[in-house]
Amino acid sequence: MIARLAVAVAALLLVPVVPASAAGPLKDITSRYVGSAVAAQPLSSEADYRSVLTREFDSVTPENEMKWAVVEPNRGQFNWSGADAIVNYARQNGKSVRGHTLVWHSQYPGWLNNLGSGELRSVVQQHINTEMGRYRGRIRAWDVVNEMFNEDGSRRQSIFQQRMGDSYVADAFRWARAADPSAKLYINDYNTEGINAKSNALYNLVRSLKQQGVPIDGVGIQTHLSTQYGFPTSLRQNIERLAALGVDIAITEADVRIPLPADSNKLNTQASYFRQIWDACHAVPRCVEFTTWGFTDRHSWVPGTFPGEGAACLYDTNLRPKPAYTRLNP
Ligand code: 9MR
Repeated sequence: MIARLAVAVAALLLVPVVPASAAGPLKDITSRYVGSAVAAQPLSSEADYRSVLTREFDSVTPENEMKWAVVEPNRGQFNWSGADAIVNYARQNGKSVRGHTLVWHSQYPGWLNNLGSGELRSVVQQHINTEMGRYRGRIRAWDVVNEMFNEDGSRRQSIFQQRMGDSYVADAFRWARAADPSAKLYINDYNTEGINAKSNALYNLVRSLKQQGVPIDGVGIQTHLSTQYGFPTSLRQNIERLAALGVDIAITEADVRIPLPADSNKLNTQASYFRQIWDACHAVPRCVEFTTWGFTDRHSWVPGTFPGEGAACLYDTNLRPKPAYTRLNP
């Protein structure tokens, strides 16, 4: 009766009633950073979203709020509201922040297309300075260069590659180091979980950057998986070989989508995928972070991008932990 009354009162006060694991929150059962992509909108308007995030995770990555198209849609006209909100949330709640992302072929503002190579080069440097400078000392790690490879391991012919040439990568890292010497600087990509043409190219590039003394500190492995393609069983081996180059590794965007509708078999397969990612990271001391790309199926990029697939996160739409969560934190 008292319990029922408490739930009713909590509901009236809009205090979220969300179950916690007996073992304690995810962030407390590991020495790795445990992160999630977050969006400023639900962070400010959904108490249950904010509460689960705050309880379970100790690192946040703005899902879109720090992307160039968002922060500088028109040249010289800045919008930091979403990024500021997340960084302030992090500061007030003792969370670490992963900055995402500075040089990326997607979600950059259209005005870049009008710039010639010399001007683009100085604008990219300025962008890195401005954004990293604004949050200097408050961002643990930055995804400096994102998704620069094609599946076959060749370089993506982005505007940066085409107009600035191969050296844009090394330049971006050097500018980033100067802009915030306290941040760990990462290269980040997807479909680079297992050993394949793309991850070989990534490995070779990082090795060569290190040999040249370019200031790169880490490799982000996004880890957007789907149960229909099988688990990339060489993930651990891949993390090991990258770590042997003298860089940190982060799982930066983990999610495991399933063909809808979900059922208990599929949710169990998903759980085993999440657990294998978690284990691969924990098997290598230099794998320092396990971050998921959103934590609830209520807010996930997956259904909009892969029609017929979804339910890719650790929590369902009502913020109830799914088998995947329980597999990580029994
Ligand atoms: O989750 C993000 C989604 O809301 C955006 O619409 C999309 C735009 O490209 O970017 C998504 O996040 C991507 C991330 O920034 C980079 N790696 C792949 C992620 C999923 O597409």
